[in-house]
Amino acid sequence: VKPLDWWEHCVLYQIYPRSFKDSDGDGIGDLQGIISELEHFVNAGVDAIWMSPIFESPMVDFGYDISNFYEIHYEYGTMEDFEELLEKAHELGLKVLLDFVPNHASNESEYFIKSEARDPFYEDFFVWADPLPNPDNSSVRRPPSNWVSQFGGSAWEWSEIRQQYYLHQFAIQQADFNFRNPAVQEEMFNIMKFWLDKGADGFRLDALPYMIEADPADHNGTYPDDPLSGIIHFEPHQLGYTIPLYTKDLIELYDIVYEWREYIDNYNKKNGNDTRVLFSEGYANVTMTMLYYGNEEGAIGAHFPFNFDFITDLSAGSNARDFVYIILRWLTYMPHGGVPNWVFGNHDNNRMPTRFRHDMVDGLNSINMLLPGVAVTYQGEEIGMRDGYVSWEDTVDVEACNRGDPDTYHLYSRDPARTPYHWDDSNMAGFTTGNRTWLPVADDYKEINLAKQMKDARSHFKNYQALTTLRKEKTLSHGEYDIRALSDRTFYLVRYLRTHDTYVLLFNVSEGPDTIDLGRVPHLTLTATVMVSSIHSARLAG
Ligand code: TEU
Repeated sequence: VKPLDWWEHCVLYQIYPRSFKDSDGDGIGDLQGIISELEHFVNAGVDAIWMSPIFESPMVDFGYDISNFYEIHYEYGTMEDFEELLEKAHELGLKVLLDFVPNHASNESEYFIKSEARDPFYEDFFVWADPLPNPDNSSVRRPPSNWVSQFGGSAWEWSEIRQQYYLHQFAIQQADFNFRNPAVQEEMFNIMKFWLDKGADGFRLDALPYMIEADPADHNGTYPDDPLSGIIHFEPHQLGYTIPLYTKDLIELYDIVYEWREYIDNYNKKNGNDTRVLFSEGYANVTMTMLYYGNEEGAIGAHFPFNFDFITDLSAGSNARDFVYIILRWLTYMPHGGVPNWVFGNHDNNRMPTRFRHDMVDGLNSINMLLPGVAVTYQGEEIGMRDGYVSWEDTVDVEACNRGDPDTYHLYSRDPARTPYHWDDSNMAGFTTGNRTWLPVADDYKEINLAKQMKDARSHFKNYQALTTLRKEKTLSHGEYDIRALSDRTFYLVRYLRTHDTYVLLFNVSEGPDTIDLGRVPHLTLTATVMVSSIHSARLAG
């Protein structure tokens, strides 16, 4: 069996730094908080952590609006704290990945301020355009195209200073970089190099589908309107009004990713130590997603693109056949030799037990850990944390504030998945020593918290630990797989490897019991033992 590189079968854990652990009582998580809990990852069996952005930011989009790509945000700590975090994590054998946000910068960044002022070097750093001529000669200013922002409203914002529009596919305060400018590309390499030299083990690459937009040079010097979607009940400029043909998934963006991979590979060659990696983020159809791995001409891209199929294509309403289809789809379309990965939640989506059912936590963590490839955990999944309730008054997510009102904000808000981590049943769930938190602590923290689950004989956390331990078996890292539905309710996942033990996962995704014919499960014999089970009543019979 071929030896695997560290990232090919790792357990990768996403930290949302603002909500993980607060060390100084201001109600906001920070780097010293993370440092103080590094043992948690070792106990849980996690191999690598990636942190949502920790860089200097006005926090309009909680760190995804970066004002200085080379500095640590003051609420999170200092550069020394970051260096300490890296050193201590590495001592414990943990890899540390950063969030790299190439699509946009804060409108408070030096890049943007200089670009707005037409500083020659920075002038074309962002996507600037004149208003469209106004046919009725009225004073109404017309944006360059009908493009809409992911967070609602036009994707174009007028700059009084520059007397032009700039593009922002997310918040107004997140100006889209102009990737057709080689100087921007150059700066991206500078930023990557800076953090790699510090010792970061790689990057999660943010929002890649939006990196490149249609080139006016191909459209008579104008920005072409996106086609209307035909969904007429949407107001203009609301999400869903247009099909993002000219703003998302453009073919040219992949070449940028392939260049980054080349850069990282060269960096790895020169530095000779452990492999630094790129994991790309983007919601797209399966064809566009697989192109992040590489293309048929042999270009190589991200080490893997995050697989969001469990988030976008499965829910509490999915049956066993749906699960099998969605799992096999990734494994089938993935380029030969690719490393698969499985994601059940993140800071942008409702938490896994809320989106599925509360009683599915152990089953979903099992499928995550027993499938081939990388298991990704969003902070809290190891203890089955559910969405927290966040009132309209407490809502801070820019997407919810822009697009929602007191009646509709919950449809958009990402806050419920971002409430503070439940360490124990003490005040504020042990997240902070202070008396307020940036988002309210979910009120179920006395029932669902890490300290309790470490004590209880059976718990989500104990199950999680058993799985991360089991995962180290050769069959699970190197073995073949076989997945099939046995009924509408139950499917099996078998992992086998010649001369090694076979592992069988039986997963009933329904709310009710199921009786299945174990004779139909390949490799399963009556001498099998139950290693991990989310229920007491599972029986091998007959
Ligand atoms: O999200 C990128 C993304 O693809 C969006 O569709 C996002 O999932 C959606 O707006 C959620 O409602 C990334 C980050 O994960 C997200 O937190 C940031 O807000 C966004 O990029 C902009 O940087």
